[in-house]
Amino acid sequence: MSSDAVPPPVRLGDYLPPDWLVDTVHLDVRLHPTASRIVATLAMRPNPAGREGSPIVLDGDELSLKSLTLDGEPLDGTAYVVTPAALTLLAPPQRALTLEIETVVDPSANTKLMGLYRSSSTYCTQCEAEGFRRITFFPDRPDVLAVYTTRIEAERAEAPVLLGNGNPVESGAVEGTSRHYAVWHDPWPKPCYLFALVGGKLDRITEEFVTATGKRVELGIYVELGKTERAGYAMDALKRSMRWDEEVFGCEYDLDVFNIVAVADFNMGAMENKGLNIFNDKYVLASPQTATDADYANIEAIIAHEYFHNWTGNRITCRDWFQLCLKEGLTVFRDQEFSADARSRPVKRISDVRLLKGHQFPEDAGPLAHPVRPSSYREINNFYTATVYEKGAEVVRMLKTLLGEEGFRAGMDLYLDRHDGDAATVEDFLACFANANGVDLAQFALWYAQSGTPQVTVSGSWDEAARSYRLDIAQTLPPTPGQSEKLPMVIPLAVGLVGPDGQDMTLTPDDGSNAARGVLLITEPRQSFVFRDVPHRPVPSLNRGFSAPVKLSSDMSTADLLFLARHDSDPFNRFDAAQTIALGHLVEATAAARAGTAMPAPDALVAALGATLDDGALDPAFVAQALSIPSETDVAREIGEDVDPDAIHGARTRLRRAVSDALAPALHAAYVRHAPSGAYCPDAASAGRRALRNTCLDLLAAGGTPEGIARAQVHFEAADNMTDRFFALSVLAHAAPQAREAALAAFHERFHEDPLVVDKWLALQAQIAEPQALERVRGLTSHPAFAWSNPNRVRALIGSFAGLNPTQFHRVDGAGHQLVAGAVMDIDGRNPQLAARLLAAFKSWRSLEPVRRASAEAALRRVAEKPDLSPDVTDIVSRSLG
Ligand code: 0A1
Ligand code: ZN
Repeated sequence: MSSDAVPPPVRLGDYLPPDWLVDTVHLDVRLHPTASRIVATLAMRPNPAGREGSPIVLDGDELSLKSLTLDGEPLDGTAYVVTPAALTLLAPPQRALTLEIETVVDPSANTKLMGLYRSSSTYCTQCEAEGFRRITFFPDRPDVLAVYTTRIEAERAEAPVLLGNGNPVESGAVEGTSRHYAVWHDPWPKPCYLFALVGGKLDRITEEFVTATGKRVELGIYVELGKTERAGYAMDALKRSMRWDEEVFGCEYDLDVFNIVAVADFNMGAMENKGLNIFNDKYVLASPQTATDADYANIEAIIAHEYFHNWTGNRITCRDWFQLCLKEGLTVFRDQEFSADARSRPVKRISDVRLLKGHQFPEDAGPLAHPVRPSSYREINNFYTATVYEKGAEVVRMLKTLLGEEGFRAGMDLYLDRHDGDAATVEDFLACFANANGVDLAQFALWYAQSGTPQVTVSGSWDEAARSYRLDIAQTLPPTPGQSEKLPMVIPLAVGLVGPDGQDMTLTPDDGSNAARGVLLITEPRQSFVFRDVPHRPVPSLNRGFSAPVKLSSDMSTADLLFLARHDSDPFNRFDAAQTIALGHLVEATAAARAGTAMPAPDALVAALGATLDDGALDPAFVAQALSIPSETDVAREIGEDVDPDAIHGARTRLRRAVSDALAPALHAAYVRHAPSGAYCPDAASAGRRALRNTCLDLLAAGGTPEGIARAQVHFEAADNMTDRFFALSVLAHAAPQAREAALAAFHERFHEDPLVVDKWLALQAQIAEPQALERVRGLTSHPAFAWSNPNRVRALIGSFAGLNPTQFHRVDGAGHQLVAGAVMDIDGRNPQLAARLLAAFKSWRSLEPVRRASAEAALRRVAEKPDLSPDVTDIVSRSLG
């Protein structure tokens, strides 16, 4: 793309209200595989808050305009202009008017999977963020809210099921033809990104839900023919979500029906279209034979997430796309809380924080860093990020920590009441919490505006004579792209002081502040807190429950960490103390590997893990988390610069072997103790037992002994569910090259007809940390099971290679970087969103050691130089190199 063709970025500060409003939309959609015809009737009027005398500018993308009338009269060709991006009525009458626009689109040729497309033979739509403009000309912005009525017509044989937003109104045959139609009406005004329709040959399961006030709702989950048996768990999760939202947030469902449709080709996880959620089938379909415990947990969380959007996203939507976190951060927070209530709260918190550190921290530390609410963008599709979603959820969680349970609920109640029906902003949201609690949140709002992960340094000192304990705390926020100077943040740091008996001491803050609640309020670059009546030297437990998304460093000794790993009453910090010991060891061991010096002995870690394994009072799911050795990406992040993935891999492999050797009897005992009793059940308690047993299996095999491998082989063959079978397969694939091929072949033979299981098989092979992985991945791209057109297949193979195989993606010869860059360039012409997401795997390239850094840069430059790059990939590549 030549530089003068690059459009200017969209800026938050340039926001203007729409000049024209749309009150109602009637869509008449005649589905056809290559020429679907859409007649849109828009009742429009000038916006009193807009610019007077404005033209009507309607967005459009790859549309063929067939006819256009204003109040029933065809428009003269001089009255409007059509460009590739818009239809403009130059001098419309400045009064309420009706436009009728007829367009034709080709769903079969729509490989971008935005707008109206076909997944297998099903017609479906995806409109967030800017896909509605690929269906008809429209003011495609979230602050234009209209009431929609949709008539869908299709060949009955091709699409017996016809679904739209809202409630069904009527349906029937189109007389004298083989076609039929259905009319849907959605009474709730909505932005066009929430529009959806589906037409296809689908099977359905259905149940009824009675809301808190006694309204009956018909629930439907639609899947490809023959797959209804796999939709039961999603239905169960949906009903539980609906009840939970009533009980915890007072949010009741507001239509007569709620439908979910699972499709095989989808760019993201799922979409919250009003009353008609459309899902990537990976997040709906599950059976014990085909889905792992992690799949079940994801389904539960994503079903809940999309359902919760009905209030946080749909009833209250976003004024503009800069406010994306308003719906996403809040809704992720809500789904996290739902899962925490449904499962184990500590274990859920640990896995959420692992996700945050694994994905969002690297984003915040690299060239793609952006605030939770960005202030400008070139391509909004590239802002569906871990920062907007996961850090956005952490910010909401901090609000709750600061305001307490009741204060938070009061703020939420006010928000849901005050802004129902609005397209709102982050300021509106914060004002509700400030008003409901009588507090000033101006400094807190910096969490939305400043990017980067705050670094918090803590040092503690005990004054024996004064029987007091003092914490000196400093915060800094590193510079990030476009933000060189930062202001201090509000950091709610939950702390405890653990006495020599392992019990929490009573906190008596010197200044009578709310530190007694166990939350230190940090607002300055440097602050000190003194606690009185501390008769013994305590061990401080800092950032309990990961109360703030910060990088914490302290002068804590290994002995103190070990003490916390054994005694902390806060389960998150108990987990985190062992992780900190492991990370410290791995950083040292990596340096030793590079210097060719002796590895340090991992005695402290072995002691911590051994104690956890022996503590029969702990939840097995927690023990499984606590036993997991930090990933290679975790270590790379901790090292931060001049990263050598091979050295990290070597250090981690040795550490796992040492832990295996040292703890073999205890691991074996736990493996035996957690043998399954009875048939597979996906509930959290059984999943926790499997997680612990499988973690033991993995660590035992990491020792490389024949018994360890043989045990994995037996486990693989004896498994009666996908969790155990796939876990054993991955142990064999990573630890037992001699057994790998046979196991992979057996697995493929058994499941080759199931694309979602084949994805697991592809992803696993892409992660093998051996030089042959590159050839294997290349070879698999020609496997009949692989398809460049399906995002799940591409993410499974190429995405796993780039994201989960650091030694091979960052091969010193550059071949891994070139493979991914090549795939990005190939995919870009067909599906730019998918290509851009894959390219974001380069986000930490600057932290690599010089040779690999040069190779990553060369691959990025190769992409940048390709002609006709999409705006999506252009945006990622230029920010990555910038
Ligand atoms: N709002 C959805 C995410 C989503 C965004 C864009 C999409 O376009 C392909 C699809 C889904 C959510 O948060 O679940
Ligand atoms: Zn969402």
